[in-house]
Amino acid sequence: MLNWWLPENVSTYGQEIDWLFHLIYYITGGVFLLVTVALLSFLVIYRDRPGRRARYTHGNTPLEIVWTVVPALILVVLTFLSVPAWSRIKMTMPQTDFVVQVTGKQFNWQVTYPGPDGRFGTADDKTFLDEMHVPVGKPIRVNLRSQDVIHSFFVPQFRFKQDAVPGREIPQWFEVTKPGQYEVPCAELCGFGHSGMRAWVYAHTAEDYTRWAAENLRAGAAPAAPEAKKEPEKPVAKTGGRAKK
Ligand SMILES: [Cu+2]
Repeated sequence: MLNWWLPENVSTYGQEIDWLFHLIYYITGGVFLLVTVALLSFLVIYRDRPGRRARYTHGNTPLEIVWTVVPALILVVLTFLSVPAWSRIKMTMPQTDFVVQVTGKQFNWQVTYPGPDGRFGTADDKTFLDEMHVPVGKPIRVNLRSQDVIHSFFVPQFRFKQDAVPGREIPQWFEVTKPGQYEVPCAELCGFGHSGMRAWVYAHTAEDYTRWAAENLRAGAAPAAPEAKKEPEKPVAKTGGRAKK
């Protein structure tokens, strides 16, 4: 029912995320309405009238217990409801032979393919700047890393968001259901150029992907040197490492 205002879901597990999102949205929306109605009613009921004196109130213990226990129970229930999705999406890695390494750095995403030998860290690796190409209908494993500060790889249409943390390699996955071009805005404030830090995921049909890979990933393909495609340097804040924006 709320699907019209969320980005289109093109992920195999998007529905599970959206279901939880909507549930939480309805609960908080209902509470918001109740609070607003109570606030407006109290404004009228307890308004100043001639002859009426203000008085102190020292609280109401049963009422306070109720409004502490009810939200706590809601949180506990939500926790249990999200366990299946969490363990299926975040704790389980589906079998796949498709692995890319994604490294965040101020202020780009470097996407590295292992090349024909299937191994990272060898001479035939191919690295692209701010673009990732994947086939649809296949689990894509992403090994997320960061070169400097914390970034967050976020693809709204995939319902995928994961921080990239320096010193760690975090394996995550997604599977795309529809070909297209999807934006990857960095979702973690990472410095001066954060707002311009974005990449694109190109999801191809299996045949189109095979064609793209044959042209771009084979051993003899022109080196996809990130430097060659780099945008003009953005000004870098000299604040001793602190973010300015
Ligand atoms: Cu970033």
